[in-house]
Amino acid sequence: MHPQLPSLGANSSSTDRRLSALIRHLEGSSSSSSAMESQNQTISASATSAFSDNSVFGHVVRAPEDAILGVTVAYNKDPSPVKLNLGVGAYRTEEGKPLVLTVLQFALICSSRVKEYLPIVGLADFNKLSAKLIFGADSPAIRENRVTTVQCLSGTGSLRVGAEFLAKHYHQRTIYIPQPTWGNHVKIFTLAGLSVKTYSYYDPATRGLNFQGLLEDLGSAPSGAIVLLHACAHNPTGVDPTLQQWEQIRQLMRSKGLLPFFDSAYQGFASGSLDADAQSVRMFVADGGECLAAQSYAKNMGLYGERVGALSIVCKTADVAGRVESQLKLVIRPMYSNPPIHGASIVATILKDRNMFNEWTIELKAMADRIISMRQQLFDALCARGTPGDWSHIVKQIGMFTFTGLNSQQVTFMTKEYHIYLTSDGRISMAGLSSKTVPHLADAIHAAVTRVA
Ligand code: PGU
Repeated sequence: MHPQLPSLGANSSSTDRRLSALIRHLEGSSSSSSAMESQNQTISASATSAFSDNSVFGHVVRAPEDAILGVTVAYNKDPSPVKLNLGVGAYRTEEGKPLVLTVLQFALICSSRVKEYLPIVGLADFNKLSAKLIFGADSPAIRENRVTTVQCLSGTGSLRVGAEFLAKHYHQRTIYIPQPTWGNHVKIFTLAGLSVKTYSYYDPATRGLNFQGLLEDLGSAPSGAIVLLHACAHNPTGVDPTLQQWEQIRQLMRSKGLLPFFDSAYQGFASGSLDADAQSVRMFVADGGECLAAQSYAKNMGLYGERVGALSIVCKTADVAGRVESQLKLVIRPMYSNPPIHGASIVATILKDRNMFNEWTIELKAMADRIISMRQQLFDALCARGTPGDWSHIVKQIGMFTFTGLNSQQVTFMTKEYHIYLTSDGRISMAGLSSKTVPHLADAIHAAVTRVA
């Protein structure tokens, strides 16, 4: 071994030292607060700033952290033993630990060890089974070969591939997204070349659906416009239309020729049933019309970091579906060539084996039920404290999140005083909560509501 090269063990500790020096450095440079940051953002590129840093990238301004993933960055830096991360939508056990589903451990043993390139569209079995999962085993669209499904990089990648395809091949470039929605939607669709508009969705006064506003906004959208719909467990509000309301939305959209683009990131998490959570999508497919659906296995199989998802496009005929698929390949090939094999083989293994599938649905229901019980516990804890306000929306909303109604000052207060991390819009990931941490959160909410306007 070269005398100057440290052994593997020593190398990792020197990496640790370098990392902590870097963290100290970054913390130092951010200590002068956000005023400095916003100042940085307004500094325009100039030769002087480039030369002063002695870098051709000297003009590059520091971008703010992501509104959701940045919450975890801040959480990781907090040394407090009572800190609690309720920012990112990631399931945790009662012990606050990430969960690896038991069925995944079985599937890992059985899934393929092949590490060859996949085709551009991904694993064939995975695609077929994913379409079946969302559209239903008896879907006429599948039977008639009118669906093309391509494996993509989780929900985000599926949305992006779908958006790139639409920007290139669809006659309308405007997409309507709900107000509010998952923060990444605007960026995904804008960068893909679509023009983003919003439709009314949430009514802060009732903390429920603004159904009238939704119908009016979609009713005045230009014919043919694309409409992004959360298939279930709307993020961040936890508010979904009822089946009757979905039916009205469907009729309105079909009468105006609006194109539905479903984002299905939480199938199974809203109700605990995979079929019930796909009802909205299936209603739109049952009428014989066309639509897109982006699926994610991040939450419902706990495959967050494996980046497994699928984009399906339901077409009028098998011939159109074949041509659409050929163009999807042209979108994917220069973007990332072909998708990763590991996660998709695990999913395919589970979806095609009856026993593993059943085991998965049991574990999924247990996750959904634990979240529902967290809702009840948090609601009860706030009632017990006599926290001012009506908190019944905590038990009425569904899915991973509660849209609390707390404002950004109250959120900042909770983070500073209680080390509880959540997004600044007041969204709480109920999946990150446990019976042990509910009292701490309830204390924090109570203090925020009574002490911060
Ligand atoms: N669509 C919606 C509605 C989502 O909430 C998310 C994830 C995605 C798509 C993308 O998920 P994939 O991981 O790409 O499959 N939202 C979570 C996770 C963190 C994030 O922002 O990516 C959240 O906390 O909102």
